[in-house]
Amino acid sequence: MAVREAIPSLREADTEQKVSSFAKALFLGEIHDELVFPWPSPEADEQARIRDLNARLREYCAENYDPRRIEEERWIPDETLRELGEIGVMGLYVDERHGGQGLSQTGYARVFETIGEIDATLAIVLGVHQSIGYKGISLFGSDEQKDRWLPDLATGRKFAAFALTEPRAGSDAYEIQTRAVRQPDGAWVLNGEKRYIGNGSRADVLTVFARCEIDGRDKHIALLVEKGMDGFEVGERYDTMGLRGNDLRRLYFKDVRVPPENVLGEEGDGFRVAMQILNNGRIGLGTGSVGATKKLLDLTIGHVKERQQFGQPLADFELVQDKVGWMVSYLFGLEAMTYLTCGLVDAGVPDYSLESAICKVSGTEFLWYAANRSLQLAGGQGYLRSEPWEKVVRDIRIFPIFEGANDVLRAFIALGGIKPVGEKLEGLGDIGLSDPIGSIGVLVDYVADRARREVRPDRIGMAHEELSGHADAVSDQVKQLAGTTEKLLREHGKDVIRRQFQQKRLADIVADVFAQVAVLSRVSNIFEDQGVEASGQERFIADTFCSRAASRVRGNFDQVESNDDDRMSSLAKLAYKRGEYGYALFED
Ligand code: MYA
Repeated sequence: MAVREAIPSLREADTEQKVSSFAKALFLGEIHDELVFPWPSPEADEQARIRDLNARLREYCAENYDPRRIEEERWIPDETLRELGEIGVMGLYVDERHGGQGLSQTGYARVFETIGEIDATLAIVLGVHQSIGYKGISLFGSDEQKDRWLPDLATGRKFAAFALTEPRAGSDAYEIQTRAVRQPDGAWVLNGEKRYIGNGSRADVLTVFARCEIDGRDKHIALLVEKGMDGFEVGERYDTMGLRGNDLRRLYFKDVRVPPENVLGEEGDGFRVAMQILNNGRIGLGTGSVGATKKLLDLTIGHVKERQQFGQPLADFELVQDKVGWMVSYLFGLEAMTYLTCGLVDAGVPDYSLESAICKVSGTEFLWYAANRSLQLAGGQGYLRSEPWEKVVRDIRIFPIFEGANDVLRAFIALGGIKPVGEKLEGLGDIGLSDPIGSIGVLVDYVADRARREVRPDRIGMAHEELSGHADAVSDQVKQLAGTTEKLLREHGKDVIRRQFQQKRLADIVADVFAQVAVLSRVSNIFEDQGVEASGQERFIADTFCSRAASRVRGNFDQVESNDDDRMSSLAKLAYKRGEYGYALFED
């Protein structure tokens, strides 16, 4: 498939860049710490610009942005959007030549964190616009397309949207039915229907994905559809639980003629375009979750210190400390992992698809549990509509669902890591993956490679020596990950693709490994910067995070070996057969 051509496999990586994907290499037992140490940080000049943008954004929104009013009116006032555009937050990563701020991925994420702190609806409206709406123009657009659209989009004079999802293709995005047919003059005629499209009626330009035929083969194409094109109709608006200011619509395309200059990227390359845009978008949900959790944590700290019960502040109760301590330590880890991923993008590492999916899954689930615990600590007050918690909980419930449902992304993470291991096994000959004995001859090189690793397994060598205990533990986890991946491949062969219980464990393991590496890189940098003695708090958080993550990893490895997966499947199948729960304690 085309994606493989554009995102080099591990073996195809060029010589300068030793490896194309940090996370995929972990499944092979390889730790490329040169990609993740030292801790990446934007230049001082960019940091100053980020601070300035954040300050102006906060100041403006404190005066002019009312999340509840926007929820009631169901859209952000056009004047507010115009003024936000003037501040510069509509074109964060767009180069200055095209009217943007020219920020790196890290800079973009830092500002988006602030947007996430202010309001999830604001984050989604601006996120749909630039994180996915016109990201494709920036990544894959021709010079002409960039000149034509970016100046207006980057300043908020025009709005963008991203149209992939359809009634019959949500998670299974490859199976979209919208069809584009090439005309003799090179234009494309588009027919089909999209649903759940944010900024749906507001967008001036939409990146729309469709199937098409190229040289007799069924492919995908990305087209830039403009408001007002004949046959393009905006349908009804969805009524949603949260993010009620988001203009979520159905879209219809009836014989819409799209001129050849509106084809985005190569004809036939549409699926790769969509996935690459989403790889960027998913990081935004990870860093946005960091911002939203920071706000919740601040609210929680304020509340538990102030509220007294049983003659003492809530803050002094152990089970309150349990929740706050957990939020602090995991937030530190999530922040490290999401910004390390931004650093990989900024360093030009070609394949960050697994890392971005990990950030999305880890960030959105952490935010969900953190919001739930924060609301719990707020007690009855947390349930009131006059308080911020209930809106946050409604707004963020969609995060684990959109931009790739978390279960689907877990499968994607695991299979994305398993694949290079399978290729390595297969690449040495015609190996039946589940038949190692029959293939023993062709396995010799691979076994020798493994044996070399046993003598000199990959270790994290670039972490600060004060963190060597954790670095060694993570290195052992990586070795075990490679062994377990290979074992699962041998056991299940190609059927591993259906073994979702095990995929989930591998995905959670690699996420925890990646997060620990990120924490080690972050804290090594702090030690270098301000000295070990002066960094006691960060060291304490790192110890806590890494110990907890290591324990989760151990639990998952144990469950790979010993689990009740079959029982769960049997129970589910039985329930489907009965058609209901049916074990009534009392007769109706
Ligand atoms: S937008 C809609 C979101 N929709 C999705 O995310 C769809 C989910 N589905 C998928 O991602 C794919 O269909 C999956 C592929 C992963 C299931 N990078 O055979 P395959 C390659 C690079 O596995 P499938 C929305 O929700 C793959 O390697 N390559 O395909 C709005 C293979 O290539 P090759 C990738 O079984 C939200 C080929 O494609 C990737 O069909 C608004 C086929 O793969 C990838 N990622 O399943 C949010 N994936 O054949 C606003 C696949 O060469 C956010 N491939 O090996 C704003 C942020 C604000 C934050 C706020 C916070 C407060």
